[in-house]
Amino acid sequence: HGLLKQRMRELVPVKQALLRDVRKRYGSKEVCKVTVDQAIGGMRNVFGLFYDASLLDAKTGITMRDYNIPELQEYLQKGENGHEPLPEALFWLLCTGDFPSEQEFADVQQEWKQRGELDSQTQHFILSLPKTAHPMTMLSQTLLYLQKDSLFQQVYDQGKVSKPQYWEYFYEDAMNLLAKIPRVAALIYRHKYKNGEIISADENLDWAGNYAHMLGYNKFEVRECLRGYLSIHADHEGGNVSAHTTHLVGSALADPYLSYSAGVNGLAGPLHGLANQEVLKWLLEMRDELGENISNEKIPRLQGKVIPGYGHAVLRYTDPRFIHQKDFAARHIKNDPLVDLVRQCYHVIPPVLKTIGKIQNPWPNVDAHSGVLLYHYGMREFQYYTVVFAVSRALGCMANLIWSRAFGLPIERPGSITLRWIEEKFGEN
Ligand code: NMX
Ligand code: MLT
Repeated sequence: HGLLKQRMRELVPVKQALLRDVRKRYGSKEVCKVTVDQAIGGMRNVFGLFYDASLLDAKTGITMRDYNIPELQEYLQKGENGHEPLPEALFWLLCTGDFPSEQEFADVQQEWKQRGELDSQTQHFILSLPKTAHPMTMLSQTLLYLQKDSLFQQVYDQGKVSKPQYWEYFYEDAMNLLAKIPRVAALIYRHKYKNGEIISADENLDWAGNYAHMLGYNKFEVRECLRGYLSIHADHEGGNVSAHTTHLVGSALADPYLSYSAGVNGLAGPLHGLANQEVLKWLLEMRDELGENISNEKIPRLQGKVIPGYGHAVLRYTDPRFIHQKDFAARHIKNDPLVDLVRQCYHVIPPVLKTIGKIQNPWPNVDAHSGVLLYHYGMREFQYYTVVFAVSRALGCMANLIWSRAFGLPIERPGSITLRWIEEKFGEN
């Protein structure tokens, strides 16, 4: 076994005991009340989920195991001469709560290399998918195809596993899924956009660098871009659609492949991860219509539709992940009109959105910036952008899924109410 599993074996009993103690001491405390508005309005500010690896603060944004984005950038391992964190290190942190030593980091990296290879049938499966399908659909389908390899599903089927061991098999599946997902994602890209010309993995590269390489992008800056990109999108607490879906499906003991395929389907919605492709479409349409030098007054076009990349269900200020990418662009990218346009929108759009009154947060989220970086480096196929998000989100979803089984969490089954129920409960008569 690798060092991460060894560390998890030490941690699981300790954290199980902590959870038992917390339940004993605080189990009957009230976390929050739920109003009828909240039940109907997408459960905003209803704290009804337990999800241990990250937490979202409306003002300051995400912390993963209590570290914010700048801290993660500072403390996690980086590539040679690099400035951006490496996702292998982040995954160790998400799983254990500690930063990995060099040896621990290298061990995860090595394991993912060993587990990552796609056999010829999997490659054939991907290369046979209809090219007309959206790349997110292809990703979800391939995760379902790989489900036949789920160790959890096999041992459960054979009646060979009991509840205390569930997490160990979820762990194995999660590690295999994470090792393979950049290769699956890269092959989908090469199949859909580059005539199926496969680029083999470069075993000398890190997880994100290798993903860039297999996509066909070999500049140091693109590797750096993906290292940062894949780190900052990894987790955003438990309530977002992709994480919540993965968590929910996993709670029925559907294995990590089934669970994450479902999460990916949610990420493919335009109000969630698909917004990053929508932003590029919106920027390019604006440029086609208005030319290169667009005056501030001409930028916002509300037209009864949402402006992609702006607003958030929880955040109430600019997303720190947007700032991370803005800073990356400032360091690496000079004189790119689209990057400049994103910056210009950041100044112009929030005041306009504020005028519509009903919006809770007029500031940009991560999707307002991420696509333009990929576009700058030559990846013009913006339908693909959410796949990059999905490769990253797998890190958080897998870490939390392993812990959900290690904590022995039950099937998720909240109650629901009807119009008649509301009227009968609160009506005058
Ligand atoms: N442009 C125009 N109107 C907006 C926007 C926007 N960007 N964001 C919210 N509104 C509207 C929203 O449609 C709603 O109107 P109505 O009641 O008529 O449906 C009203 O403002 C109130 O919405 P909020 O309560 O502020 O936002 P909510 O929590 O419901 O939704 C989002 C949050 C993120 C779904 C929403 O802001 C949105 O659709 N943004 C654009 C899509 C986007 O960028 N999504 C990515 C989120 C991050 N991610 O990576 O997943
Ligand atoms: C995310 O990263 O999942 C998005 O910002 C959406 C959310 O948190 O609701």
